[in-house]
Amino acid sequence: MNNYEQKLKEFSKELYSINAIKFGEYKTKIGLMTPVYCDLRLIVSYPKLMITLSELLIEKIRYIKDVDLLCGVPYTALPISTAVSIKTDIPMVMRRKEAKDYGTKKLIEGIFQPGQKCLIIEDVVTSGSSILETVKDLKGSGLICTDAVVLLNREQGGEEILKNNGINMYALLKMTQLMDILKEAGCIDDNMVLKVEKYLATTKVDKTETDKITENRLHLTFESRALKAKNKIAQKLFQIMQQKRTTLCVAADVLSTTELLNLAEQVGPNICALKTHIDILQDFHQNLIGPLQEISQRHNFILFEDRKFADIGKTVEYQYSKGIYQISCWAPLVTVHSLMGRGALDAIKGSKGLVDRGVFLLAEASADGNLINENYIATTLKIAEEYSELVAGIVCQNPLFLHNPGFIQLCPGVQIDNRVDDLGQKYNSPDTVVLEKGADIAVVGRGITKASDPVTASELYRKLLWEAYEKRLARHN
Ligand code: 6AU
Repeated sequence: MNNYEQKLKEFSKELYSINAIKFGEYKTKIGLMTPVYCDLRLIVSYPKLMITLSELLIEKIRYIKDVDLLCGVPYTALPISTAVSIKTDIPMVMRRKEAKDYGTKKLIEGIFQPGQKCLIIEDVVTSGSSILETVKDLKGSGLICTDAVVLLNREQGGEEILKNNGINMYALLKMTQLMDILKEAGCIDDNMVLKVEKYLATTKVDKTETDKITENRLHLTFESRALKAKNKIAQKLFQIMQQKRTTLCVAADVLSTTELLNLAEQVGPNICALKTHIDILQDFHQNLIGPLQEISQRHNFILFEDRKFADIGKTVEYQYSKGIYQISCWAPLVTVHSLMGRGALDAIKGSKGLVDRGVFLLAEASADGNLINENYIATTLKIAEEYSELVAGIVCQNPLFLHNPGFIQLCPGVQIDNRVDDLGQKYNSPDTVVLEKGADIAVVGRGITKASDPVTASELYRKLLWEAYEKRLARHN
């Protein structure tokens, strides 16, 4: 037996003695019951063991070429990776776990250049899902990830899943090997070995778990996302976006019906949706609706009333389907605030009007100084999931949701020239809104309506937004 093997054996026994490897009945992260459980979080309390672990990992890393950076999978592998980094002088980056849902913070901390190769360090692999989540964010930041060095392979399918996702896994120990070492050392008996072997033979990880992780909407085409949308209007929008190669929604914030119809006709060929504030028209009459619907059908775009409902359910029901506007009869899409809870969504769902309808739920706002906070955002996303047959997407300013490709991210506040207006509106460029902010559809109002030639302006916005979307796909595939 060479030094390395001896060291590995001693290390395994130490893990058992500090209770980092336990036997009994335990539940894993993904809900499987297991007779053997590894809790490597404890290891930070044993600095000498940490040194041994880093030395063992470094032995493995020696055979992997061109490693520029290390990244430990949060949280357990963070200190492990730190120890390896200090000993090898390979710099580290850190992935923020919390930022992924809110999107407002940097996902990857540390200094790095796109194109650098980042080695993943992890403690225990069952399905490989934690590694894939980390890899997804690293790749999203332009880093190359092809290898992961891990302490323990539980031999439950993770290695194959990682392989299918382009990651080679190098493990210090396999579970069966660990069992042999512990049996030989008298830590466990034959019965336990048999129990664990039986468990490993019968329990393989469900691949759909990891499919969910790899399915980041920013990597997928609108065509494929149309199949994942549960809301009918979202499906239709995705199809239109793909067919017309446009992610442009024009905010038709004009004050007369003539201007509205003219604008719809002018920008129609370049848009997937026309967003109205029907209550700002000074001469609204129901005769507007027929011609507006005719234009939307002819140019194949969706009418979208930005009513931003925010009242108790009953009032929303009236506002949506009664009054002079009768929104539910002509606008397949409307916006709703989550502020008042679920009542508004129930009202939209239950009201009379068009059979197919969709809601964009507001999770963030482009207005400076708005009161929305992270908690509000998280609850809004939860509500959206609950109402996924009604909700077509989310209005937001950041890539808040990545793993629900059936939802559409709609970003208002887009202009090529301006950064702000004089009433607190904040703008992003078409490139930024798609490549950095995660927009699927960009809402452009005054950038087009106030342009000297709205037709040319809408063509330009359509082109820039579509090119950015194609760049985004190329970056991730
Ligand atoms: O491009 P603009 O600034 O001329 O127009 C932006 C449009 C307006 C706003 O009512 C709307 O986008 N908007 C929205 C929504 C829901 O569309 C949300 C938001 O946070 N900010 C915003 O400007 O019609």
